[in-house]
Amino acid sequence: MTAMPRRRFLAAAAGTVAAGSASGRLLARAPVPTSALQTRPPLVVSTWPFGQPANEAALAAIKSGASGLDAIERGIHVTESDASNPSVGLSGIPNADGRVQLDACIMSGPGHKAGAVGAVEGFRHPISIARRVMETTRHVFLVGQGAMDFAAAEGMERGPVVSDGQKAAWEKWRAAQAKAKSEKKGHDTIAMVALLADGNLFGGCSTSGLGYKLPGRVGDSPIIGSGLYVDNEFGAAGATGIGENVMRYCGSFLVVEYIRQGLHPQDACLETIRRIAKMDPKGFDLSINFVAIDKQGRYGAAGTGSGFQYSVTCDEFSRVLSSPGLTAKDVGPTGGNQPK
Ligand code: SD4
Repeated sequence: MTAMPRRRFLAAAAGTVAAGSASGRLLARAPVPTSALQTRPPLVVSTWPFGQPANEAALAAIKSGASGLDAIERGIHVTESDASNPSVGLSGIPNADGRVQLDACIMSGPGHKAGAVGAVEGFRHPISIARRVMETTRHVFLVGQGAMDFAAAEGMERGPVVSDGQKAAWEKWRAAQAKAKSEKKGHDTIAMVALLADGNLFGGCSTSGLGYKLPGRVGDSPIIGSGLYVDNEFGAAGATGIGENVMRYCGSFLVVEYIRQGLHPQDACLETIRRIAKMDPKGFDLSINFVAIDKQGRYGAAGTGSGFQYSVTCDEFSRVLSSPGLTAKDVGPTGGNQPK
């Protein structure tokens, strides 16, 4: 964590009680009322408590004069480099073949630019490859071998295709496949959105995706409009959860569309989930969560289950908040992949 001066405070406005997490971070227990969810930019918001140090790195970059894209990239590098994170970067849970395939995307509000990569193996920072796609090619999305060839040609930093710890866990899982046909494995993603003091919006998203997914499977995270969307005129949103339940509905685009219609970002997240649940045969049993910000510095999040936590960082504070959920099913402070 950076040593920037800041006040850490919790959801005092909502009368919630602070709880100490295993990592020593303070977590709010209940959602904060929408009226309290606004601050002066610069503002960085991301998914999960592990987004907090990433936010802080992004804010430090902004304050040192870096661009919005640099801030997103440096922030997400923190999570991608965290060897204890089993959902983002090369420490992520591998696919069914025992290889970690990473997905990422980045968006710049100014110019409405985007870059993305899917199913990339053996590179440390998919967010940087996504940015390189955006800035140096005439394309938006490269996948698989093509994306890896591009990353190699660009000299992007390499790493192992799977960590030793994850390899051992995968071998155990594979052995168990003989007995049980399928096992649900957790997953989390960092989706980060930022509003700069000049009013410009940026976002990024990075994940190893669903644990033990089919090789070649790409989730919502690198798909513009699904795992991330930035509209420089109105707001930005990002998603975490089961990608199949987000990408069929262009989830993040829908959140930003509700912001455009005038909803507070938190209400936009809630309304998106309600709309998806109304259409989906599974109803609210979707395991999806969104974070969002708007041009006015309002921010919020929501999940299908209660207690989805997200990180909010600005000049005044850096904190982890609980979002409202639409069912009582508790997603927990650490989501799918983090050790409980
Ligand atoms: C995916 N949405 O690959 C990602 C995983 C995730 O919380 O965010 N899980 O489907």
